[in-house]
Amino acid sequence: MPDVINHKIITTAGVSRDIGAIADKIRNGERINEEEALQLFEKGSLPFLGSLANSIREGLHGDKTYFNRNFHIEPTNVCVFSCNFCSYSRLYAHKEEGWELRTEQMFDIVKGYDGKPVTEVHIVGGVHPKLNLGFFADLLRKIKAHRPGLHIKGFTAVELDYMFRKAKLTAEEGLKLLQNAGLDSLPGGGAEIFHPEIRDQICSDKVNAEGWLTIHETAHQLGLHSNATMLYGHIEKYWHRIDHMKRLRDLQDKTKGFNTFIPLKFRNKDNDMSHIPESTIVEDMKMYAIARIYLDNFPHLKAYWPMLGRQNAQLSLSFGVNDIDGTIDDTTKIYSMAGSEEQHPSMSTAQLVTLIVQANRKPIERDTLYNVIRDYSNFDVREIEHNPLLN
Ligand code: V47
Ligand code: SF4
Repeated sequence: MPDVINHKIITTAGVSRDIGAIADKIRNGERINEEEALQLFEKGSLPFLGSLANSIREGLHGDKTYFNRNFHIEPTNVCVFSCNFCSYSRLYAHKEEGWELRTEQMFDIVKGYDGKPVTEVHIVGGVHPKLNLGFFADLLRKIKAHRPGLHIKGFTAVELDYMFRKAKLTAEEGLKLLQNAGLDSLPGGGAEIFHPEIRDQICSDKVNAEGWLTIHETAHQLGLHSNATMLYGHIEKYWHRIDHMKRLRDLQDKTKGFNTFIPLKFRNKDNDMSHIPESTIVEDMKMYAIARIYLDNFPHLKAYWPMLGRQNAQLSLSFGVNDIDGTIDDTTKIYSMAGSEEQHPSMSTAQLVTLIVQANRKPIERDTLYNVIRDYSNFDVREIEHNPLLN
């Protein structure tokens, strides 16, 4: 017999009927609405949400878990903006505490990968007042001329918005220029929390939600794919997260240009929001699970291991996540400055494969657009470690 607790009928399985009805919808492949997503945040237990998200993940991808071989370049940490959560940027006035790479230095980083089987370079940094569109277009051309097959995923909508405004170009004109110079896709950064109630408190001076979404929509129309992030676990409420995901889901219905959603856990070291405690692991896993359930038109859900930590990223593979980013090989301080345990994040292919296999999933190396490069399910990790073509 069911018990009545707090005016809700609790079934013998411990799931209230309204939550049970939402679960039925999800199991039938129906889309849930914002109110239902809020109920999941407020009342869904972790194992319950995990099992729903996992069934969606397995329906889409089975046990496949993607990673890629990439490397990061941060052109500068000098930034005209002052996001309160940022531990990494330095204002131009304090640029002696920052770094600023010359084209040749960035090109040397790229050349350092000659002969290595990387498929992607990820270029994201601060918004430097003196590095303009022409500077970055030249960099892209140089990289492409040297290594045409290397996918360039570069520049958040925040960086792009600033570059285009300074160059007095529309998003379409600016993106076409960069695309012609070699840009292949956009990363998902700069999204933070779209709702102005929160955005105005944590990053009031950079591009707003409409501007961020317009740049991604325009990119999609030009045939460039992109990712989307959300910075969660600070002052926002659950409904702000849902509002954020709704705006993304609506745009994805229109363009189908997003590849991956990446929830970014707020890290609180050395920034203006350090007094806010970080989210618990239970909150993190709930976030992934609900993102997997609500964003039914996003093909992929990524756990970004340098920010989340390796073991938590491994755990997230049971909560809807099917991608753990890549080798990264970052030599700057962007992550450790925000409180990540990773000083210079870098994982070998053997380490990524091991992490995925330990979670009983199938490691698949992908390119940026999720074309399969190699299935590692039948590889012996020792074989990968000792083969320079594989590691
Ligand atoms: O937008 C800044 C976040 C983002 C903190 O598309 C912080 O594949 C946590 O865009 N705590 C930039 N997060 C990173 C980014 C990205 C990263 C990995 C993969 C992809 C992709 C994109 O970093 C910013 C901001 O949300 N961030 N400070 C912090 N204290
Ligand atoms: Fe600048 Fe990005 Fe840091 Fe904001 S998060 S201050 S835009 S580097």
